[in-house]
Parts: sequence; structure tokens; C-alpha cells
Amino acid sequence: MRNYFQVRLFLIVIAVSFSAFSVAQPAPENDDNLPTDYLSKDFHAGRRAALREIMPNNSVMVVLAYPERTFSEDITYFYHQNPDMYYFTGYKEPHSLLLVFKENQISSSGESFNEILFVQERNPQREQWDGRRLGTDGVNEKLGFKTVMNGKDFKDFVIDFSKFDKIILSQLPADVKKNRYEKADLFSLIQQFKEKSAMPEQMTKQNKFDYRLYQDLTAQLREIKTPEEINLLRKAIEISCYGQNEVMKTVRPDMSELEIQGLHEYVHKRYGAEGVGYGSIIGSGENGCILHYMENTKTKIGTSMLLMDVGAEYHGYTADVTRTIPVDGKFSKEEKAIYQLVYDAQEAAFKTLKDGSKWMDATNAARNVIADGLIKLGIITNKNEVSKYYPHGLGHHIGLDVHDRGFYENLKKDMVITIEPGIYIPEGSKCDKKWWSIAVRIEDDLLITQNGYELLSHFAPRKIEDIEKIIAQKSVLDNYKLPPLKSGQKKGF
Ligand SMILES: [Mn+2]
Repeated sequence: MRNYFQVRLFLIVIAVSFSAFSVAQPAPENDDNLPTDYLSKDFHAGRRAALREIMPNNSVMVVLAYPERTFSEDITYFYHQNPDMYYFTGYKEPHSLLLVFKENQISSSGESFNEILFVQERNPQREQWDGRRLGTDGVNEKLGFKTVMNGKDFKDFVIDFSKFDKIILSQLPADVKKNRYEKADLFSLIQQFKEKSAMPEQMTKQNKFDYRLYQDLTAQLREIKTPEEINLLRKAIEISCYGQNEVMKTVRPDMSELEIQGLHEYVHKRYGAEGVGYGSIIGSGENGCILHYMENTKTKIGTSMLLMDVGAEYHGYTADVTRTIPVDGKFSKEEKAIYQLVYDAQEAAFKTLKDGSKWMDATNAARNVIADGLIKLGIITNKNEVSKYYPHGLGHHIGLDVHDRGFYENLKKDMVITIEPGIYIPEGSKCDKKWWSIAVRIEDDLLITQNGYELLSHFAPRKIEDIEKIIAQKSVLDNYKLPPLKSGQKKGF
């Protein structure tokens, strides 16, 4: 077997000279006052080595940057890198392509390499408009990636993809637009890759292009967190909890959903989180029944329950924490009954968690508590009706994606997951009116350990009495007063 592969490796001819890998141009000097806790070069190199370990023999893995997306005319959404690209390289810019080879490849000049990253070329004019670029030297120096070339060189980079038994890649995005400023944009990288690899229009199962394997390999790696990842997740989660706490202390019935969202996100940024891992969900009363409610347009949240599902993203890693609170500071009898049921379901799920336990055990534990409880309260009569009021799964992995990649079978040490049971009773439901518009979700983030779990989101209270206590407290944001708007007094429509 070994000889066979060595022969194959030498058949792969890389025509471009390796001198092209290091065009002398200084890396941008913008290191002043940057955070010092980014993932390290060693982390990314280690992830690529771990990937190589589990790739099948004679294979290559292809990872593309995410496309840029239009927000408005010539304005793009804030760019978010493909988490796989970030995981394996730390590179955050668009228009890039990573190839990871199982075995060492030999270039025409006789140099050996087992990975290559194509990146955006330095361009002072574009950098003045769109921001600094690392360029090949920056990637080399800051990300520790040795074999790096400008994206425009991919065109003449000779690589015989037909020699590989497997080309491992994710589904290529079908709607990538040409970027008029970039010659080597993602659109051309994809075109060139398709040509070089003779990618067929229609995929078959016998095909060497393997999407499934891409999902499986990245899931296998990403579902278990390294110590560096756990540190970043701890920060994202603690920050998200402080957002929840500050809002609980300052919340008033005359606040709007948008204002509440802004307060959470202000606290996140105050602690250095760059953004949120998903659209913040701030649902007052009936709006809490919409699982992914993101409009947040209600102008007065009033005295009903307020459901807040918000996760800070810190250096790429996202938390996912939900708290549901009574805005007037006291749970009503009905709110208390539903809240306690969700709390008990969450506790029942927690008890099952440890290295080697099953997702399904946690799922069933929570579902049984909710079903029994809803029957007891007279909201349903039959256990099978539970999905009417608890229509989603129990939880998920978190990491670079809020719904992070993983196999949802057994839990293992160093996984970071959420447990988020909920009960939602929309207006008009077939139960006593007194339950209508009550929506409760409690979502916590946990690290799976050998014998159990660590509750990473313990910084924000979950118990009824603790929530009532914190709502009664004063907040540093209480005196954050702005002048009322003078314009817009006339009624619209
Ligand atoms: Mn979640």
C-alpha cells in the first residue's frame, strides 16, 4: 500500500514555483491594543494535523471562505467567515481557499507540503476602503501558515485532482456573485476549482467528491472542544450572562424590545465580544411563543413575561443563553407554574449528563417532566400532546456555530452543549385562557465532564426566587437617560 501511495504522490505536479509563496510585502502593523486571547497558531495547526489523521488515504479536503452577502445596493453585510475556514486557519477574510492533503505533496521545485491556503492579495487601494488585509506574509507570520499564495495564483496552480481517491468538500454555494474589485474573488476560485477537478454537474454516490465525509470529519473534530476553545466559550457565556443580569436589574414595562436587545448587546461589546452568534430574540408576552422571533419591534414590553435568547460571540465562539422573566418583578401564579415546570425539566435533563450518556436520555427526561406537568395543570390530557406546547428539541452543541456541528448520539467529555426546554402557549390554544401568551424557555450552556457537567452559564440566575431578587436590584444602566425625540410627532398612515 505504502509504495502505491508514494508513486501516486509523485504524479502530482505542482507547476508554480515556491518562490511565489513569499512576496516581500510587510504585514500590516495594527497590533496596538488588540485582544491578546485569540486562538493561537498552534491551535489552528493542531486542528489541521488532527484532520489529516482522520482523512482517508490519498484524499484532499477543500474549504472555501463564505461568500460576501448584499445588505443594500453596494453595501455588504458585516463579513462572517466560514467557521471551518476559521477553525483550520484563523483566516477571517473573504475570497480564500484552503486545501489540506492527507499525504505530503511535492512541488515542481522539489519542496514538500501538505496544505496550501490561497488568500486575498494585499491592495492598498482596496484596504483603504474595505479594511486591512493580512496578505501572504501576514498569514505566514501571524497565522503560522507556511504554504500560502495569493488567490490570483490558483489559476496557474497545477494540481492533478484526478489522482485523489476522495475530494472532500462541502456543497458549493450556488449563488456567489462576481466582485468587480477582486480579480481573484470567490466566484473565480470556485470556477477554477470546478475546472481543475472536472467536477460533474450531477453528483452520484460513487463519486469521489464527498460532501457527507466533509460533514462527518468536521463534526468529529468540532464536537469535542480543545482547552483554548473552552476558554473562549467560557468568556462568551459569562459575558452573555452579565447581559442577562444587567437587563434583569434595569428592565421596566415602558421599555421596548429593541431597547432590551440594545442593552444586552451593549454589555457584550463592553466586555469585548465582537457580535452575537445569531439574531437576538427579545419576545414579550405572545411574541415569546415565536421560537425565532427577531423583529423585536414591540414598543412597550408591558408587565407580561419577557423571553430573552441572546448569545455573545467572542472571537468566533458563541454562547446561547435564554432567560425568561416577569417584567413587573413577580411571577404570577400561572407564570410560576409554567416556569417551575420548565426549570424541573431542565434539572431532570442535567441529571443525565456525563461522559458517555446519551442525548436521547436527556431529551426523554425533560420531555417526560413537561408532559406529566402539563397533564397535571390540565393543559393537555394525553402525553402525546406535549409537542403542541414544547415543539423543539432539547439542545445542541455550541461553538463556532450556534448550532454547532456534531453527531447527536453520545455525549462526551469536553463537549459544550445547551439544554433548553420550553413551554409556549399561544393565544387561542385549547386550554384555559389563563395560560394564554405564557412562553417560557430556560437555556443554559454546559461543559460535559467525566462524571457529570459544569454549568458554564451559572452567572445568570435561573431559580424563581433568584430572578425576583435580581429584578429588584439597581443597575448601572438605570440612569442612562437620553432626550426624547422632537421629530416624528405626527401619526403615520
Ligand atoms: Mn439554543
